[in-house]
Amino acid sequence: MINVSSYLLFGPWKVVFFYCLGCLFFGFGLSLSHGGSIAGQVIYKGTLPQTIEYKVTRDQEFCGTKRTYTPIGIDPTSKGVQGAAVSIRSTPLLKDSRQPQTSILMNQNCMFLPHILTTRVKDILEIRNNDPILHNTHIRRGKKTFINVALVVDGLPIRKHLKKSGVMKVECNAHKFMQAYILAFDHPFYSLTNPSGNFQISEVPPGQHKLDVWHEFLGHLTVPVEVPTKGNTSITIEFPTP
Ligand SMILES: [Cu+2]
Repeated sequence: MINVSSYLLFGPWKVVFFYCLGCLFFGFGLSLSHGGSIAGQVIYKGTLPQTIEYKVTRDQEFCGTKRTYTPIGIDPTSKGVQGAAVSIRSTPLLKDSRQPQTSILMNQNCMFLPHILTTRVKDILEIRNNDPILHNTHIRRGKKTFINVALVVDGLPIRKHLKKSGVMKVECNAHKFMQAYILAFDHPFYSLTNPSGNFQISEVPPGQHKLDVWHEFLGHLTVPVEVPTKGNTSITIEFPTP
């Protein structure tokens, strides 16, 4: 004989009820974390700046006597811009709980590698020297110095926490043709354009967002974008010609 009160407390209806409740919450969680993706291309059809030529005055035996610096890389067919950083403008919704990692900026063959380093706030920036000569890494946010260090031959890497989001310029005080940029974001929704100017940002929370585009020579643009719950949004962003 079934006791009615114990059936209500422990009966199979409860298993079914909580299973369905679990499904509801699980499904809801999935829809929050899996947004759509933004795929696109950054283009520029204007006149290109001349390649800058530097005469090397120091460490010529290793760096050579001449070095060039090209401020913009363009795909000749599609006019796609390489090395543009495309990111969703930060909102509290976009922050995540990723653990800090190490981002490496290398001094190699009298160059900074990578030329554009995209990284995350709270990550550790590690600066290394792979060359048999002395380099110096001077990183500034606007006019304010973030770090200014000499990198001796075979020296230990130098590590420093990135605490703020934004763009920083990297220079070597010993070799003025050495330049790079560091972009720190406080969320994971960013992408650097490839040699064809293409980028993709995945799993963006659905809704209306602002897309920030930065390029070292072309400057900064902001464009609106709507991200669907699932699937892709495709966008072409053109830097205006002066
Ligand atoms: Cu240097």
